[in-house]
Amino acid sequence: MPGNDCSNPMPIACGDCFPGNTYGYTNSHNCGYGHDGTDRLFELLIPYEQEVRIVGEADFDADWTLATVCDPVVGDLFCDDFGGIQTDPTCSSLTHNDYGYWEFTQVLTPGLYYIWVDSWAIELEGNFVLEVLCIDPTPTPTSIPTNVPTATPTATPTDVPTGSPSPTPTPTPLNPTVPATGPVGLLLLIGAASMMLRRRKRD
Ligand SMILES: [Ca+2]
Ligand SMILES: [Ca+2]
Ligand SMILES: [Ca+2]
Repeated sequence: MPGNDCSNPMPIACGDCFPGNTYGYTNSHNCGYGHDGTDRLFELLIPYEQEVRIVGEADFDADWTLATVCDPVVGDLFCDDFGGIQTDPTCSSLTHNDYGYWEFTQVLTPGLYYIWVDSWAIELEGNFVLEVLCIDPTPTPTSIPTNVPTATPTATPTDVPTGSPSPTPTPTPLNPTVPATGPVGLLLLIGAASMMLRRRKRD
Protein backbone atom coordinates (compact mmCIF):
# COMPACT_ATOMS: atom_id res chain seq x y z
CA MET A 1 0.00 0.00 0.00
CA PRO A 2 1.69 3.25 -1.09
CA GLY A 3 2.68 5.38 1.87
CA ASN A 4 2.10 2.74 4.53
CA ASP A 5 5.67 2.59 5.82
CA CYS A 6 9.30 3.42 5.06
CA SER A 7 9.44 0.87 2.26
CA ASN A 8 7.19 3.01 0.11
CA PRO A 9 6.66 6.60 1.24
CA MET A 10 4.36 8.72 -0.86
CA PRO A 11 5.99 11.84 -2.31
CA ILE A 12 4.56 15.22 -1.44
CA ALA A 13 6.07 18.50 -2.62
CA CYS A 14 5.95 22.20 -1.91
CA GLY A 15 2.61 23.56 -3.07
CA ASP A 16 0.78 20.24 -2.80
CA CYS A 17 -2.53 20.00 -1.03
CA PHE A 18 -3.36 16.35 -0.55
CA PRO A 19 -6.73 14.99 0.60
CA GLY A 20 -6.50 11.41 1.75
CA ASN A 21 -7.52 8.89 4.36
CA THR A 22 -6.00 6.22 6.55
CA TYR A 23 -8.50 3.46 5.84
CA GLY A 24 -6.75 0.14 5.44
CA TYR A 25 -3.35 1.38 6.59
CA THR A 26 -1.40 -0.31 9.37
CA ASN A 27 0.42 0.95 12.42
CA SER A 28 4.02 1.40 11.28
CA HIS A 29 5.18 4.33 13.38
CA ASN A 30 5.03 5.62 16.93
CA CYS A 31 7.42 8.40 17.91
CA GLY A 32 6.31 8.36 21.52
CA TYR A 33 3.24 10.47 22.10
CA GLY A 34 -0.14 9.19 20.90
CA HIS A 35 0.62 7.64 17.52
CA ASP A 36 -0.70 4.23 18.56
CA GLY A 37 -3.03 3.90 15.59
CA THR A 38 -2.68 3.38 11.89
CA ASP A 39 -0.55 5.81 9.98
CA ARG A 40 0.30 7.03 6.53
CA LEU A 41 3.72 8.27 5.39
CA PHE A 42 4.78 11.10 3.08
CA GLU A 43 8.23 11.98 1.84
CA LEU A 44 8.99 15.67 1.30
CA LEU A 45 11.99 16.75 -0.75
CA ILE A 46 13.28 20.20 0.08
CA PRO A 47 15.67 21.11 -2.74
CA TYR A 48 17.10 24.22 -1.13
CA GLU A 49 16.75 26.05 2.14
CA GLN A 50 13.33 27.59 2.49
CA GLU A 51 10.65 28.32 5.01
CA VAL A 52 8.27 25.37 5.01
CA ARG A 53 4.76 25.51 6.36
CA ILE A 54 2.84 22.31 6.82
CA VAL A 55 -0.88 22.45 7.49
CA GLY A 56 -2.96 19.40 8.22
CA GLU A 57 -6.36 18.57 9.55
CA ALA A 58 -8.37 15.40 9.99
CA ASP A 59 -11.88 14.39 10.93
CA PHE A 60 -10.43 11.97 13.48
CA ASP A 61 -7.91 12.29 16.30
CA ALA A 62 -4.91 12.35 14.00
CA ASP A 63 -1.38 12.72 15.36
CA TRP A 64 1.52 14.17 13.41
CA THR A 65 5.21 13.56 12.89
CA LEU A 66 7.94 15.40 11.03
CA ALA A 67 11.30 13.67 10.95
CA THR A 68 14.62 13.93 9.18
CA VAL A 69 14.88 10.15 8.89
CA CYS A 70 12.36 7.50 8.06
CA ASP A 71 12.07 5.44 11.18
CA PRO A 72 9.32 3.64 13.15
CA VAL A 73 10.11 5.65 16.28
CA VAL A 74 11.80 8.89 15.18
CA GLY A 75 9.95 12.19 15.18
CA ASP A 76 12.85 14.57 15.74
CA LEU A 77 11.28 17.75 14.32
CA PHE A 78 7.71 17.24 15.49
CA CYS A 79 5.86 14.48 17.31
CA ASP A 80 2.57 15.40 18.90
CA ASP A 81 -1.15 14.91 19.23
CA PHE A 82 -1.91 18.24 17.53
CA GLY A 83 -0.12 21.55 17.22
CA GLY A 84 0.15 25.10 16.00
CA ILE A 85 -2.70 27.36 14.99
CA GLN A 86 -5.59 25.48 13.48
CA THR A 87 -5.72 26.40 9.82
CA ASP A 88 -7.81 24.92 7.07
CA PRO A 89 -5.72 23.57 4.21
CA THR A 90 -6.72 25.35 1.01
CA CYS A 91 -8.20 22.21 -0.54
CA SER A 92 -9.98 20.99 2.59
CA SER A 93 -13.66 20.87 3.33
CA LEU A 94 -13.29 18.66 6.38
CA THR A 95 -14.60 19.45 9.82
CA HIS A 96 -11.51 18.92 11.89
CA ASN A 97 -11.39 16.93 15.10
CA ASP A 98 -10.38 19.05 18.08
CA TYR A 99 -7.27 16.87 18.46
CA GLY A 100 -6.72 16.37 14.79
CA TYR A 101 -5.00 19.41 13.33
CA TRP A 102 -1.45 20.58 12.80
CA GLU A 103 0.24 23.74 11.69
CA PHE A 104 4.02 23.92 11.59
CA THR A 105 6.45 26.48 10.17
CA GLN A 106 10.21 26.19 10.11
CA VAL A 107 13.14 26.97 7.83
CA LEU A 108 14.34 23.62 6.55
CA THR A 109 17.70 22.86 5.02
CA PRO A 110 17.81 20.86 1.79
CA GLY A 111 17.06 17.20 2.17
CA LEU A 112 14.38 14.56 2.57
CA TYR A 113 11.82 14.88 5.32
CA TYR A 114 9.19 12.43 6.47
CA ILE A 115 5.66 13.32 7.49
CA TRP A 116 3.50 10.76 9.25
CA VAL A 117 -0.25 11.26 9.49
CA ASP A 118 -0.85 9.02 12.46
CA SER A 119 -3.71 8.46 14.89
CA TRP A 120 -4.09 8.54 18.64
CA ALA A 121 -5.50 5.06 19.15
CA ILE A 122 -5.42 1.83 17.25
CA GLU A 123 -9.03 1.81 16.14
CA LEU A 124 -8.97 5.37 14.74
CA GLU A 125 -9.12 5.93 11.02
CA GLY A 126 -10.49 8.68 8.88
CA ASN A 127 -10.03 11.46 6.37
CA PHE A 128 -7.33 14.07 6.42
CA VAL A 129 -5.87 16.85 4.28
CA LEU A 130 -2.17 17.66 4.25
CA GLU A 131 -0.77 20.78 2.60
CA VAL A 132 2.84 21.91 2.19
CA LEU A 133 3.68 25.52 1.46
CA CYS A 134 7.22 26.69 0.86
CA ILE A 135 8.45 30.26 0.84
CA ASP A 136 11.70 31.10 -0.87
CA PRO A 137 14.18 32.83 1.40
CA THR A 138 14.20 36.58 1.14
CA PRO A 139 17.38 37.52 -0.66
CA THR A 140 19.78 39.37 1.59
CA PRO A 141 19.93 42.89 0.21
CA THR A 142 23.37 43.67 -1.06
CA SER A 143 24.72 46.62 0.85
CA ILE A 144 24.57 49.70 -1.27
CA PRO A 145 27.92 51.46 -0.95
CA THR A 146 27.51 55.05 0.06
CA ASN A 147 29.41 57.95 -1.38
CA VAL A 148 30.10 56.37 -4.67
CA PRO A 149 31.88 59.02 -6.67
CA THR A 150 29.94 59.84 -9.76
CA ALA A 151 32.06 59.31 -12.76
CA THR A 152 33.18 62.65 -14.13
CA PRO A 153 32.24 62.75 -17.76
CA THR A 154 35.28 63.02 -19.96
CA ALA A 155 35.24 66.23 -21.94
CA THR A 156 34.35 65.49 -25.48
CA PRO A 157 36.88 67.30 -27.66
CA THR A 158 35.13 69.75 -29.92
CA ASP A 159 35.97 69.82 -33.58
CA VAL A 160 38.84 72.20 -34.01
CA PRO A 161 38.46 74.00 -37.34
CA THR A 162 41.38 73.27 -39.56
CA GLY A 163 40.93 76.23 -41.90
CA SER A 164 42.93 79.50 -41.57
CA PRO A 165 41.45 81.92 -39.09
CA SER A 166 39.28 84.60 -40.60
CA PRO A 167 41.00 88.01 -40.62
CA THR A 168 40.02 90.42 -37.90
CA PRO A 169 37.86 93.10 -39.50
CA THR A 170 39.41 96.58 -39.47
CA PRO A 171 37.16 98.89 -37.52
CA THR A 172 35.56 101.44 -39.82
CA PRO A 173 35.90 105.04 -38.59
CA LEU A 174 32.56 106.51 -37.70
CA ASN A 175 33.02 109.72 -39.71
CA PRO A 176 36.16 109.62 -41.81
CA THR A 177 35.78 113.21 -43.18
CA VAL A 178 35.95 114.85 -39.78
CA PRO A 179 39.44 114.60 -38.34
CA ALA A 180 39.54 113.15 -34.94
CA THR A 181 39.53 116.08 -32.61
CA GLY A 182 39.24 114.86 -29.09
CA PRO A 183 38.22 117.11 -26.20
CA VAL A 184 41.22 119.47 -26.52
CA GLY A 185 40.71 120.07 -30.20
CA LEU A 186 37.04 120.71 -29.60
CA LEU A 187 37.85 123.38 -27.00
CA LEU A 188 40.28 125.06 -29.41
CA LEU A 189 37.63 125.13 -32.12
CA ILE A 190 35.10 126.72 -29.76
CA GLY A 191 37.66 129.26 -28.66
CA ALA A 192 38.55 130.20 -32.24
CA ALA A 193 34.91 130.57 -33.18
CA SER A 194 34.16 132.88 -30.25
CA MET A 195 37.14 135.08 -31.10
CA MET A 196 35.90 135.44 -34.66
CA LEU A 197 32.47 136.43 -33.36
CA ARG A 198 34.03 139.08 -31.11
CA ARG A 199 36.03 140.51 -34.00
CA ARG A 200 32.96 140.80 -36.10
CA LYS A 201 31.16 142.69 -33.36
CA ARG A 202 34.00 145.20 -33.16
CA ASP A 203 33.90 145.73 -36.93
CA1 LIG B 1 1.01 4.98 14.48
CA1 LIG C 1 1.25 2.82 8.39
CA1 LIG D 1 -4.35 13.98 17.72
